[in-house]
Amino acid sequence: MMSKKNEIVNLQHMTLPKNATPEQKELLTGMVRVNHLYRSALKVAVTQLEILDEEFSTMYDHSPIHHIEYRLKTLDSITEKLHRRGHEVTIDNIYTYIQDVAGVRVICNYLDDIYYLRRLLTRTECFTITRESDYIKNPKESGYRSLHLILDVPIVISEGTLHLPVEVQLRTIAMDMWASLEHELRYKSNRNFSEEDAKRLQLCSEAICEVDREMQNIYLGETPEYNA
Ligand code: 0O2
Repeated sequence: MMSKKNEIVNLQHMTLPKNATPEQKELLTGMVRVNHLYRSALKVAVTQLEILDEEFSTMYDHSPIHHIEYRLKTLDSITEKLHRRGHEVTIDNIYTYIQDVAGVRVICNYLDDIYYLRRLLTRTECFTITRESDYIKNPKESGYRSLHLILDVPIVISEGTLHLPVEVQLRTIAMDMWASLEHELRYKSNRNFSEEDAKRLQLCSEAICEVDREMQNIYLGETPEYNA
Protein backbone atom coordinates (compact mmCIF):
# COMPACT_ATOMS: atom_id res chain seq x y z
CA MET A 1 0.00 0.00 0.00
CA MET A 2 2.57 2.54 1.07
CA SER A 3 5.77 2.40 -0.90
CA LYS A 4 8.88 4.48 -1.00
CA LYS A 5 8.23 7.18 -3.55
CA ASN A 6 10.85 9.82 -3.58
CA GLU A 7 11.26 10.81 -7.17
CA ILE A 8 11.29 14.46 -8.21
CA VAL A 9 8.28 15.57 -10.24
CA ASN A 10 8.93 18.15 -12.98
CA LEU A 11 6.40 19.88 -15.20
CA GLN A 12 7.46 17.77 -18.18
CA HIS A 13 6.42 14.64 -16.24
CA MET A 14 2.85 15.89 -16.15
CA THR A 15 0.70 15.48 -19.22
CA LEU A 16 -1.21 18.61 -20.05
CA PRO A 17 -4.11 18.30 -22.53
CA LYS A 18 -3.48 20.31 -25.74
CA ASN A 19 -6.47 22.54 -25.05
CA ALA A 20 -5.71 22.90 -21.32
CA THR A 21 -7.46 25.81 -19.60
CA PRO A 22 -5.39 28.43 -17.70
CA GLU A 23 -6.79 26.89 -14.45
CA GLN A 24 -5.51 23.41 -15.41
CA LYS A 25 -2.10 24.86 -16.27
CA GLU A 26 -2.00 26.71 -12.96
CA LEU A 27 -2.99 23.55 -11.06
CA LEU A 28 -0.22 21.50 -12.64
CA THR A 29 2.41 24.17 -11.99
CA GLY A 30 1.19 24.36 -8.40
CA MET A 31 1.37 20.57 -8.06
CA VAL A 32 5.07 20.61 -8.93
CA ARG A 33 5.58 23.03 -6.02
CA VAL A 34 3.33 20.97 -3.71
CA ASN A 35 5.28 17.84 -4.58
CA HIS A 36 8.62 19.53 -3.90
CA LEU A 37 7.60 21.11 -0.59
CA TYR A 38 5.88 18.04 0.87
CA ARG A 39 8.71 15.78 -0.32
CA SER A 40 11.08 18.04 1.63
CA ALA A 41 8.90 17.84 4.76
CA LEU A 42 8.75 14.07 4.37
CA LYS A 43 12.56 13.90 4.16
CA VAL A 44 12.94 15.96 7.36
CA ALA A 45 10.51 13.75 9.30
CA VAL A 46 11.94 10.46 7.98
CA THR A 47 15.53 11.60 8.59
CA GLN A 48 14.69 12.46 12.21
CA LEU A 49 13.11 9.04 12.71
CA GLU A 50 16.11 7.32 11.11
CA ILE A 51 18.47 9.29 13.39
CA LEU A 52 16.55 8.05 16.45
CA ASP A 53 16.55 4.51 15.09
CA GLU A 54 20.31 4.55 14.42
CA GLU A 55 20.98 5.98 17.86
CA PHE A 56 19.09 3.12 19.45
CA SER A 57 20.78 0.50 17.27
CA THR A 58 24.24 1.72 18.27
CA MET A 59 23.58 2.44 21.96
CA TYR A 60 21.07 -0.12 23.14
CA ASP A 61 20.13 -3.75 22.62
CA HIS A 62 16.65 -2.80 21.57
CA SER A 63 15.44 -0.52 18.77
CA PRO A 64 11.81 0.66 18.96
CA ILE A 65 11.52 0.83 15.17
CA HIS A 66 11.15 -2.30 13.09
CA HIS A 67 11.04 -0.39 9.79
CA ILE A 68 9.79 2.85 8.22
CA GLU A 69 7.73 3.36 5.06
CA TYR A 70 6.77 6.64 3.51
CA ARG A 71 4.92 8.06 0.52
CA LEU A 72 3.57 11.21 -1.09
CA LYS A 73 -0.16 11.13 -1.80
CA THR A 74 -0.89 10.90 -5.53
CA LEU A 75 -2.81 13.65 -7.32
CA ASP A 76 -5.64 11.13 -7.95
CA SER A 77 -5.89 10.34 -4.26
CA ILE A 78 -5.76 14.04 -3.32
CA THR A 79 -8.49 14.77 -5.88
CA GLU A 80 -10.69 11.94 -4.53
CA LYS A 81 -10.30 13.16 -0.94
CA LEU A 82 -11.08 16.80 -1.80
CA HIS A 83 -14.18 15.78 -3.78
CA ARG A 84 -15.31 13.41 -0.96
CA ARG A 85 -15.12 16.34 1.44
CA GLY A 86 -16.97 18.66 -0.94
CA HIS A 87 -14.04 20.87 -1.96
CA GLU A 88 -12.81 21.94 -5.38
CA VAL A 89 -9.40 20.71 -6.49
CA THR A 90 -7.24 23.81 -6.08
CA ILE A 91 -3.73 24.27 -4.72
CA ASP A 92 -5.05 26.38 -1.84
CA ASN A 93 -7.50 23.63 -0.89
CA ILE A 94 -4.71 21.04 -0.89
CA TYR A 95 -2.74 23.12 1.63
CA THR A 96 -5.87 23.88 3.67
CA TYR A 97 -7.73 20.58 3.76
CA ILE A 98 -5.29 17.72 3.08
CA GLN A 99 -3.15 16.88 6.08
CA ASP A 100 -1.69 13.64 4.74
CA VAL A 101 -0.04 14.69 1.46
CA ALA A 102 3.18 13.53 3.17
CA GLY A 103 2.76 10.28 5.09
CA VAL A 104 5.18 8.21 7.16
CA ARG A 105 4.37 4.82 8.61
CA VAL A 106 6.53 3.67 11.51
CA ILE A 107 6.30 -0.03 12.27
CA CYS A 108 7.33 -0.64 15.88
CA ASN A 109 8.33 -3.85 17.62
CA TYR A 110 6.32 -3.49 20.82
CA LEU A 111 3.24 -1.57 21.92
CA ASP A 112 5.17 0.63 24.38
CA ASP A 113 7.63 1.58 21.61
CA ILE A 114 4.82 3.50 19.89
CA TYR A 115 4.21 5.82 22.85
CA TYR A 116 7.93 6.03 23.61
CA LEU A 117 8.59 7.26 20.06
CA ARG A 118 5.71 9.70 20.33
CA ARG A 119 7.38 11.19 23.43
CA LEU A 120 10.80 11.32 21.74
CA LEU A 121 9.46 12.95 18.60
CA THR A 122 7.71 15.73 20.46
CA ARG A 123 10.41 16.33 23.07
CA THR A 124 12.35 18.49 20.60
CA GLU A 125 11.07 22.01 19.85
CA CYS A 126 11.37 21.05 16.19
CA PHE A 127 8.09 19.16 15.82
CA THR A 128 4.69 19.82 17.33
CA ILE A 129 1.60 17.64 17.14
CA THR A 130 -1.31 19.51 15.61
CA ARG A 131 -3.71 16.55 15.57
CA GLU A 132 -3.72 13.16 17.21
CA SER A 133 -6.02 10.16 16.68
CA ASP A 134 -5.34 7.26 18.99
CA TYR A 135 -6.91 4.29 17.23
CA ILE A 136 -5.07 1.97 19.63
CA LYS A 137 -6.92 3.17 22.70
CA ASN A 138 -10.07 3.75 20.60
CA PRO A 139 -9.95 1.35 17.61
CA LYS A 140 -12.02 2.13 14.52
CA GLU A 141 -15.23 0.17 13.97
CA SER A 142 -13.41 -1.96 11.40
CA GLY A 143 -10.91 -3.03 14.07
CA TYR A 144 -8.17 -0.75 12.71
CA ARG A 145 -5.51 0.12 15.31
CA SER A 146 -2.68 2.66 14.97
CA LEU A 147 -1.61 5.94 16.50
CA HIS A 148 -1.97 8.78 13.99
CA LEU A 149 -0.15 12.06 14.51
CA ILE A 150 -0.14 15.11 12.33
CA LEU A 151 3.26 16.70 12.91
CA ASP A 152 4.02 20.28 12.06
CA VAL A 153 7.40 19.99 10.30
CA PRO A 154 9.60 23.01 9.52
CA ILE A 155 11.52 23.09 6.25
CA VAL A 156 14.06 25.71 5.25
CA ILE A 157 13.64 26.90 1.67
CA SER A 158 14.93 29.94 -0.25
CA GLU A 159 12.06 32.14 1.00
CA GLY A 160 12.59 31.20 4.66
CA THR A 161 11.12 28.58 7.00
CA LEU A 162 7.87 26.94 6.05
CA HIS A 163 5.82 24.64 8.29
CA LEU A 164 3.98 21.73 6.67
CA PRO A 165 1.91 18.86 8.07
CA VAL A 166 3.24 15.30 7.89
CA GLU A 167 1.01 12.41 8.91
CA VAL A 168 2.85 9.83 11.01
CA GLN A 169 1.12 6.48 11.55
CA LEU A 170 2.69 4.42 14.33
CA ARG A 171 1.73 0.77 14.75
CA THR A 172 3.15 -2.61 15.78
CA ILE A 173 4.16 -5.33 13.32
CA ALA A 174 0.97 -7.21 14.22
CA MET A 175 -1.26 -4.14 13.67
CA ASP A 176 0.49 -3.56 10.35
CA MET A 177 -0.15 -7.14 9.26
CA TRP A 178 -3.85 -6.73 10.12
CA ALA A 179 -4.19 -3.36 8.34
CA SER A 180 -2.45 -4.56 5.23
CA LEU A 181 -4.51 -7.77 4.89
CA GLU A 182 -7.77 -6.04 5.83
CA HIS A 183 -7.19 -3.45 3.09
CA GLU A 184 -6.38 -6.21 0.61
CA LEU A 185 -9.50 -8.23 1.55
CA ARG A 186 -11.84 -5.26 1.71
CA TYR A 187 -10.79 -3.34 -1.40
CA LYS A 188 -8.54 -5.38 -3.62
CA SER A 189 -9.60 -9.01 -3.76
CA ASN A 190 -12.15 -10.16 -6.35
CA ARG A 191 -14.35 -11.79 -3.73
CA ASN A 192 -17.36 -10.09 -2.15
CA PHE A 193 -16.58 -8.61 1.23
CA SER A 194 -19.44 -9.67 3.50
CA GLU A 195 -20.70 -8.50 6.90
CA GLU A 196 -19.44 -11.82 8.23
CA ASP A 197 -15.93 -11.05 6.89
CA ALA A 198 -16.04 -7.65 8.61
CA LYS A 199 -17.04 -9.27 11.92
CA ARG A 200 -14.29 -11.89 11.64
CA LEU A 201 -11.72 -9.17 10.94
CA GLN A 202 -12.84 -7.32 14.07
CA LEU A 203 -12.25 -10.52 16.05
CA CYS A 204 -8.80 -10.90 14.44
CA SER A 205 -8.02 -7.34 15.51
CA GLU A 206 -8.96 -8.15 19.12
CA ALA A 207 -6.82 -11.30 19.02
CA ILE A 208 -3.91 -9.28 17.66
CA CYS A 209 -4.33 -6.76 20.46
CA GLU A 210 -3.94 -9.58 23.01
CA VAL A 211 -0.91 -10.94 21.17
CA ASP A 212 0.69 -7.47 21.24
CA ARG A 213 0.07 -7.16 24.99
CA GLU A 214 1.46 -10.62 25.69
CA MET A 215 4.57 -10.08 23.52
CA GLN A 216 5.14 -6.86 25.44
CA ASN A 217 4.79 -8.72 28.77
CA ILE A 218 7.19 -11.45 27.67
CA TYR A 219 9.70 -8.78 26.63
CA LEU A 220 9.36 -7.03 30.00
CA GLY A 221 9.47 -10.33 31.90
CA GLU A 222 6.00 -9.75 33.34
CA THR A 223 3.51 -12.48 34.28
CA PRO A 224 0.84 -13.36 31.70
CA GLU A 225 -2.54 -11.59 31.85
CA TYR A 226 -4.39 -14.91 31.34
CA ASN A 227 -4.39 -18.20 33.24
CA ALA A 228 -2.34 -20.65 31.20
P1 0O2 B 1 -3.29 5.89 2.31
O1 0O2 B 1 -2.87 5.57 0.94
O2 0O2 B 1 -3.17 4.71 3.28
O3 0O2 B 1 -2.66 7.12 2.86
P2 0O2 B 1 -10.04 9.93 5.76
O4 0O2 B 1 -10.50 8.61 6.35
O5 0O2 B 1 -8.77 9.85 4.98
O6 0O2 B 1 -11.13 10.62 5.04
P3 0O2 B 1 -8.65 11.08 7.99
O7 0O2 B 1 -9.21 11.57 9.29
O8 0O2 B 1 -7.59 11.90 7.33
O9 0O2 B 1 -9.84 10.89 6.97
O10 0O2 B 1 -8.07 9.69 8.11
P4 0O2 B 1 -7.94 8.59 9.23
O11 0O2 B 1 -9.14 7.73 9.20
O12 0O2 B 1 -7.50 9.14 10.54
O13 0O2 B 1 -6.71 7.81 8.58
C1 0O2 B 1 -6.73 7.48 7.23
C2 0O2 B 1 -5.61 6.46 6.96
O14 0O2 B 1 -5.56 5.51 8.03
C3 0O2 B 1 -5.94 5.66 5.71
O15 0O2 B 1 -5.27 6.26 4.65
C4 0O2 B 1 -5.33 4.30 6.04
O16 0O2 B 1 -3.93 4.32 5.80
C5 0O2 B 1 -5.55 4.19 7.53
N1 0O2 B 1 -6.84 3.59 7.89
C6 0O2 B 1 -7.87 4.21 8.50
N2 0O2 B 1 -8.88 3.36 8.73
C7 0O2 B 1 -8.51 2.17 8.25
C8 0O2 B 1 -9.12 0.87 8.20
O17 0O2 B 1 -10.25 0.64 8.65
N3 0O2 B 1 -8.39 -0.13 7.62
C9 0O2 B 1 -7.12 0.05 7.12
N4 0O2 B 1 -6.50 -0.99 6.57
N5 0O2 B 1 -6.53 1.28 7.16
C10 0O2 B 1 -7.19 2.30 7.70
P5 0O2 B 1 -5.97 6.40 3.22
O18 0O2 B 1 -6.54 7.75 3.12
O19 0O2 B 1 -6.89 5.23 3.02
O20 0O2 B 1 -4.83 6.29 2.19
